[in-house]
Amino acid sequence: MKHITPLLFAAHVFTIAALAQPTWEVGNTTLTEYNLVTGVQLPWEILWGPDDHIWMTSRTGEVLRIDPETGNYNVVLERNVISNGSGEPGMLGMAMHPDWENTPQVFVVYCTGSAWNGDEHLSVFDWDGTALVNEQTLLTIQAGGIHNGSRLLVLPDNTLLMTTGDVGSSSLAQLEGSLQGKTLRLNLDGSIPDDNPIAGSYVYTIGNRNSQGLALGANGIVYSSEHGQNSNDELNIVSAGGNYGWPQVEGFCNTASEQAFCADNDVIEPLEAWTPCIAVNGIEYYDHVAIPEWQNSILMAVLGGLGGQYERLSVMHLAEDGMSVTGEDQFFSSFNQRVRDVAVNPYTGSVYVAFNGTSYPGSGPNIIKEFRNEAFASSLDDEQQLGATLTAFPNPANDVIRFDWGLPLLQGTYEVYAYNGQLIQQGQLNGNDASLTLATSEWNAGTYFIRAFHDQGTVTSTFQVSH
Ligand SMILES: [Ca+2]
Ligand SMILES: [Ca+2]
Ligand SMILES: [Ca+2]
Repeated sequence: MKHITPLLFAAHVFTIAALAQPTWEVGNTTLTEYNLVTGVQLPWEILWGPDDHIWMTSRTGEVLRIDPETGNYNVVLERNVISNGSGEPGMLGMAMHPDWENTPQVFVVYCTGSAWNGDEHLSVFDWDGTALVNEQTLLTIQAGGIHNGSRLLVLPDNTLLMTTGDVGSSSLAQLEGSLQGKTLRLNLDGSIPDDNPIAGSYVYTIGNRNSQGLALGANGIVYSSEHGQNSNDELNIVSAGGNYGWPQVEGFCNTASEQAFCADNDVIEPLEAWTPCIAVNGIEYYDHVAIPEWQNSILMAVLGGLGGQYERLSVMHLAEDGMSVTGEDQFFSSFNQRVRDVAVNPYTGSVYVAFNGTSYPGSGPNIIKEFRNEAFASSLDDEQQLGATLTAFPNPANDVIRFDWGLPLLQGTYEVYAYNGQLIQQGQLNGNDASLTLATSEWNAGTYFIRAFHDQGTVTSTFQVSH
């Protein structure tokens, strides 16, 4: 966990107050706009890291680690990649190891070689506090001049999803033996999970054209965005073993030939489809109390199609069960900038948006903006701004104990130990809840220790049980 002294924090607030920043109205919530980072090259993935920094891949071959308070950054990885700023390949998707405290590793996808005969590498690097080092290549597949997929997502079961594109050869997407046009699932060491839908294969879904958005929602639901050809960009739910139709089916099963293919192949239709294409890209599930109007939604970066006329951040409101879309709100199209990706500050609920300039392929200006609900952020004390703390009550407990960390968006696992070191109980943290209630009636009276591992770090607390 990063620690900022109260003095520095106060100085930061003062700086904000002194500047007249643009604001945006979202229902009853006012978002203040800040330019976090300008002048960077082609941000492709932005994510909030477990070290409380924003991590960014640049398609031109760099990983940046950005201080979210100041916008200062360091280049922590450089690779020679295909992209020189044109085309689609380059350094693309990124994800962090879920057990960062013990295993500070970063997964990165990047493309090398020549544009139409290149390699796409999924590598994992160790973070040494200064740079990404000790590269291990987990997987190498064909890269294309177009359609390289590559978005990454670590699931709660500690497996890694990776989208791949059809590299312009659409027939590959339906071939179970090809790794192109798929979602792949790997163990974090690169091996094939025993419970993948096709034994001995990385393949997790087929029939994907070029999916470049992945997000984990409530109840373990995984969402993806997927580029269509000229029509039918899609928002999907990723389901093990699913066939998503490409190239025989675009969007919904709504033509005669599609209906026949869908019936024969059990094709999974999208939640939503957009025609003409709007160029859907990075997505993030949002459920933070800071922007109530956006809770239980998918924030979706929209590049703006071939003509660059639809660029925006789309807020896809979800039904309570997460299985359907109830509406779309659009923001930030007036920037006329291609929107590439989105990330969320788990403490303040701020949304960071990566813009890739005004025209394909995104020569710039490139910028990461922050949209912050100042009213909410300023209501947090320093500790809440910086990380979760775990409280237990009643303490001592009798039959039940409730742990509260005061912030939503936790996901991970917990362990309870007796003070003799014996593991008493372990389980999953629900990503929606800011609390955990355990039955203690069967536990011996005594002192216990709980440790919660989650996507922002680890929190611990001791507590008593008395009967
Ligand atoms: Ca992201
Ligand atoms: Ca589809
Ligand atoms: Ca269709």
